[in-house]
Amino acid sequence: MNQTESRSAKARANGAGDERFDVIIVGAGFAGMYMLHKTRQIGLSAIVLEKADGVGGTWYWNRYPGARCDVDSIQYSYSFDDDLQQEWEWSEFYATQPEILRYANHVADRYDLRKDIRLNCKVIAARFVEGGAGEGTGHWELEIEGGGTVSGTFCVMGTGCLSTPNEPKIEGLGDFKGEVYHTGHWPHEKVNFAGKRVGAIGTGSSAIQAIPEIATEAAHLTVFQRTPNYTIPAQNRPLDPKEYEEIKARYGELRAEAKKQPNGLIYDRSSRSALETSEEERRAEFERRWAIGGTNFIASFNDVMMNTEANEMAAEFVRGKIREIVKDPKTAEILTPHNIIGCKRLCVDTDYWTTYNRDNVDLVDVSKEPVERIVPEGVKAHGKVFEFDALVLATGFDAMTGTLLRMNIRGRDGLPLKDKWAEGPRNYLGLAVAGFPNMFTVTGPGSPSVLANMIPAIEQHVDWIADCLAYLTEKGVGEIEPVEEAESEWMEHVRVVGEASLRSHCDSWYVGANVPGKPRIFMPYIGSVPEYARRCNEAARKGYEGFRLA
Ligand code: NA7
Repeated sequence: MNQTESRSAKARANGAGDERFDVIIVGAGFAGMYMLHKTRQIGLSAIVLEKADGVGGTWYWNRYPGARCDVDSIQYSYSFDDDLQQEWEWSEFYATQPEILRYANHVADRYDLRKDIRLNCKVIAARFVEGGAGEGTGHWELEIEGGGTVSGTFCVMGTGCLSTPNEPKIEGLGDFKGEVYHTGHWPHEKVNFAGKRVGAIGTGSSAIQAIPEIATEAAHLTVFQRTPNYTIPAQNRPLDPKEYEEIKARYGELRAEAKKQPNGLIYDRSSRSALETSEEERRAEFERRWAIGGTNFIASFNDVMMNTEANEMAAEFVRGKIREIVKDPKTAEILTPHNIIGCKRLCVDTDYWTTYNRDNVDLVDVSKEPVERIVPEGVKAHGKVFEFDALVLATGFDAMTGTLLRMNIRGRDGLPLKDKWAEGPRNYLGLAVAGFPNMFTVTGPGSPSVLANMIPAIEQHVDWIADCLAYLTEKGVGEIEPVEEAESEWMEHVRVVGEASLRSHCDSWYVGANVPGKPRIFMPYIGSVPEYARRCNEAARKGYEGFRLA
């Protein structure tokens, strides 16, 4: 009997839950799938519970027109198996949602993951059960919607950072007679906007991708904008076969290089200061970046995200572009942001600004007077009713904590996670929470997560968790839990580095400002990917320093 069999058999003998595994993984996105692959490699039994009827996580749900990754496909992909990255062919520089979803499905098949993934299986509660006399250490019991429980010694939350749509608190939403769609929960079948009057609420990344596509199809599109946003053209293109071949020849080298970068991405990162560069040269550099496209724009100078004056220079360049592209000066003025560029996540678009030159597109500024309510015919704002056949809510997500807090997670002594996180998320290394033994969060708050390249960030977390599980198994340790002191020190460090960045100083989903009543805390860790990895590795090397092992 191997270690896996012995653990599971022992657990079954204790009669805990309907089914028992070494590891329960919640979510079959890129985190959950890789976690399953790794648990198999270390010889542990595992099951993935997924509420959707397919794999892919965020790329399963976000099927709105124009949905596309804003990180280039070469980098936004798994790196753990060179054969996989050599055989897979991305067709464009920035991959579309359907292509990324095909990739996720390819991974599920290639590593034979499906047999251990349970689809249509929504976790509605998770509780830590203290160890009884027979077992000694505790375990997790997860309750499934529709009945049944699944138990596991360890529980890994691969539930994603942007997985719970933010339904806007606008009165009367249920009264609307027409179709209502949320970008984060889009139907599987094609939505037909042809000949329809469409209203769109929101101008974040999702809206900025969807608006140009909807505008070309709908009879008329009205966009309700609360806060104008900065977006840089993607300048997307098919991948040149020769260029792709060269990348594949040195893929390993590129991945290693990416790990050394502050955000885990190979960027064209300038070492020059905007403040110390002449106006002419500065403009030339901004133009060059604009022509290349993408979020790389923010790396035009090394002080754009650190110094308000340098930031203003980059922001003013983009404002100038808006005034140049958008023909109606009044519309251009409404579209022009005046806050810090890159404070909210910088958007990447295709034909966003030019869309406002179309005759069938209108913009309504709801910054000073919010949408009053939704009525059966459409949207009431500025004292009048805008009539629509369909409404698109591009209102984002209850990011980073929303999904975990809705799962009714209870730790030691029945402590609800929502009580523990009442003042904002608290954890150690973004990986584990004191009072919630044997539970790990992949790309949780307090880790680089959304500020890094997500798939490699997931790999770093999963590798760390898998190594940890292998270590615990080898040492016969049944429980691991951060100590409060380590957690407090980590949270303080996350706060201090967050404060130093301009990014924590505006209203965005990074600080929970988009969800009324959410505690304001800069959730991701901005202290750089290599520094973060160093700290994680150091804790592991020192026998999981900062954790209590039992
Ligand atoms: P975002 O970036 O959170 O954008 C949501 C948008 O919806 C944003 O413009 C909000 O305005 C707007 N919003 C939200 N509630 C309302 C109400 N009640 N009235 C009017 N407007 C509202 O979400 P996305 O889905 O676009 O992007 C999320 C991430 O996914 C993105 O950063 C990428 O990482 C991928 P606000 O700015 O709050 O005033």
